[in-house]
Amino acid sequence: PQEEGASTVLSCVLDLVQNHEPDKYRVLVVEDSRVAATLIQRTLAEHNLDSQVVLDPRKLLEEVESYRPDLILMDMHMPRFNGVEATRVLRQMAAYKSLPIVYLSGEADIGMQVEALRLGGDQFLSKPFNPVLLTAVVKTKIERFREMQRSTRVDGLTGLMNHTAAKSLLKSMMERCEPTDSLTVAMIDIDHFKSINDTYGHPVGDQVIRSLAWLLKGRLRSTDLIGRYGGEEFLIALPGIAPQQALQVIDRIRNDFSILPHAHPSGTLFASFSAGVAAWPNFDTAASLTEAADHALLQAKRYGRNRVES
Ligand code: GH3
Ligand code: MG
Ligand code: MG
Ligand code: MG
Ligand code: MG
Repeated sequence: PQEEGASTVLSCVLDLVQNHEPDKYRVLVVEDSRVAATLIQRTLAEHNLDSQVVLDPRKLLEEVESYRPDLILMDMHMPRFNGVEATRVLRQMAAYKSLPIVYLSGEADIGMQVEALRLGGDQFLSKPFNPVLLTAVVKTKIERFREMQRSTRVDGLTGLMNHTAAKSLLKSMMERCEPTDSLTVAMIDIDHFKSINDTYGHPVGDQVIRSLAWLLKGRLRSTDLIGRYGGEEFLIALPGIAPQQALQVIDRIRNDFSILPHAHPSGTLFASFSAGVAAWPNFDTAASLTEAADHALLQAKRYGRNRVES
């Protein structure tokens, strides 16, 4: 379902938000032997895995940053370079603490293999490798890694993006905004929510939050950002429509939410929300934009709630 008023939808925002087809699994192969690397890449490709080779391990960090692998296959012994040392270095960086690293090495000494694991590797596979085992290890490790990454971005109650994910997506959207693009941000906060909890109990309160999440998902476009920003607060970003139209979209949702009945054990209740909106390019950073929307939200509360202010 699409609210009216979509004009030019920014292509940059499309790739960020619409993630219909998950990317292929990406494996970074750190391997000094071109022959071995080719063999590994061919095996991975036969199992529909994308890969990239780092023949010169001094370029490892650069490659990890640009390729954003889901897993590293790490050789141990390379000229002037040690895969175990590289693993230790990666593990000291916050971004790569839980990136799966699997050694693929001819090292036969069990003591050395154990030491390599102790310094940060997840598993040790021997060369020459068994292609079935190699791809099974790679796939299962990546599945768990992606699921873990996903769960750190999703809010458990509503299935929306959580605070951290919403904030970082808004930041990326804004970094790509051109001066002529449109991007409107709304901060939504349910009115007198404490009294809903106090009167009907927390589970009913939770249900009201879920209903609002459901309404927002149904009404906004797949290219809009919808995040649960806090307890009963939501952050929305609408790219590609004029701020005035965005305000109308939010106001229509506000109206519809206010007439939506919510069940509680002895009947139904009604809730409402207030919202504040602010738009690019009046505010040019994610922080200043959300701050302005927050300020407008405060005004909406002051003016009596169940309204949208800009
Ligand atoms: P206002 O109209 O000014 O926004 O009033 P309010 O009562 O909504 O505002 P306040 O910020 O005082 O209350 C928000 C309440 O939301 C307090 C907190 O206990 C509750 N809350 C936060 N997270 C959740 C949640 O996940 N579920 C439920 N049921 N309640 C929550
Ligand atoms: Mg080697
Ligand atoms: Mg609040
Ligand atoms: Mg409040
Ligand atoms: Mg509130």
